[in-house]
Amino acid sequence: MKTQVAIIGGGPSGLLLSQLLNRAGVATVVLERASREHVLSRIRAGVLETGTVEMLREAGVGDRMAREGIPHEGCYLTDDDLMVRINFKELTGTSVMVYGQTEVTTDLYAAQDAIGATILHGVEDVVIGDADGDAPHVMFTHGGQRTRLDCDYVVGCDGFHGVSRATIPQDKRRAFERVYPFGWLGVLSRTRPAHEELIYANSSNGFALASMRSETLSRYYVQVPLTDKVEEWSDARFWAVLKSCLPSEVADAMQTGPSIEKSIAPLRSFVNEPLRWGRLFLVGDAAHIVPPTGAKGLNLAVSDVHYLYQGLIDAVTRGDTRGIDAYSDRALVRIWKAMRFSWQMTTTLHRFDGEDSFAAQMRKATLRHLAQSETARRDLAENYIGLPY
Ligand code: FAS
Ligand code: PHB
Repeated sequence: MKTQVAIIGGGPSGLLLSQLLNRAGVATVVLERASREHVLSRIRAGVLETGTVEMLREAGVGDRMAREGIPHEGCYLTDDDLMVRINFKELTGTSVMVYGQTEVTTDLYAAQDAIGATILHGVEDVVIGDADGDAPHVMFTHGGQRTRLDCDYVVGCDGFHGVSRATIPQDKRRAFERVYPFGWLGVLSRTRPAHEELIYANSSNGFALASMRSETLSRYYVQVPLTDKVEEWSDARFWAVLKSCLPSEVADAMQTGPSIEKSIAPLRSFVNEPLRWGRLFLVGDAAHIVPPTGAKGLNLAVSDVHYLYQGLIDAVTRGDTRGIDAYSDRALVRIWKAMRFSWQMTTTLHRFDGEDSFAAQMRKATLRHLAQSETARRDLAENYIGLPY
């Protein structure tokens, strides 16, 4: 097999990159380990930055999002005493879009099918060869057949546990990491959302997030110890803990119901540098992981695609490599800013086991400062809606 750009991973970043390249006449092959059903069964991100909305429109997959997505002009941060609204519209002139990652991925698969893009599911034993040479290729097994895919470039969109990052020799890459001592237990339920806007709650009982997917589909999270197992959490226990973290006027009025999805995700901050090794590029979770507290994971994957795709088009169609040569440094500037915001939101809103009373006072003072300072609220809003590309 031969193509121009081999893309490993058929999640949102791989599909968006394939869609943008195909629309520019660049041939791609997407190699995805899981079935399409499995990829689409994952419940992940829920909030799209303005830049992500624009990138999806540029890729020609914005119609359903425009119809079914919910623009949000603000969100709330609360503690046991305060409920502070961050008014994105007033502070930044724009808003975010509540539209689940599952829907984004569904729309991208439909668009890729419509243009006849090559996506292979159930691919196994992917090995990237000669990435730092002049004959890059990918070996993989599909349908029991060991296959070689020759290409001009390889893009690793294969997430944190993929093979791309590990293909770069240890002495050619550097990792920066912070692992948090807690996770998020997430629940999806066919219930009316607890509030019309998202609520990030930092209470004496821990962190909780009240989010949504639609007016009839709610998405909630509570902070749990890393040692917890999802089977230890009945729905009743989940609702009780969630309500104990939310403002009482919200908790008392909220609708509960059976969970239709329940899972625990660990929290980590991680960056791999650089994002390139020869003709191999890293994009999205293959390159970095943020704690979901800042709603940045999916959005960072999209901005990586923004920084890379035009450079690939220029390199493949005109031999102009300036764009791909600049990719890693350019993308890392925005990645580190999002890393900082996500770390700050996580340390501000979560209780850490064994912390002293000073830490709790710092969290309290942060929320009071947000309540009193428009400048502080504008800083949070600018980061939340997404810093400029
Ligand atoms: P993805 O991980 O989505 O996709 C990688 C793809 O590569 C997968 O389909 C995988 O099957 C495939 N793959 C892996 N190894 C392969 C191999 N060797 N060969 C072929 N294919 C391979 N972000 C938010 O903004 N908000 C959230 O609330 C949020 N919640 C999350 C919860 C969980 C449990 C996780 C894991 C992530 C969450 N994220 C959240 C982050 C998430 O949305 C990611 O940022 C987003 O999926 C990144 O997209 P990709 O880079 O495409 O990686
Ligand atoms: C979600 O709706 O899944 C969601 C929203 C905002 C976050 C994290 C998750 O910061």
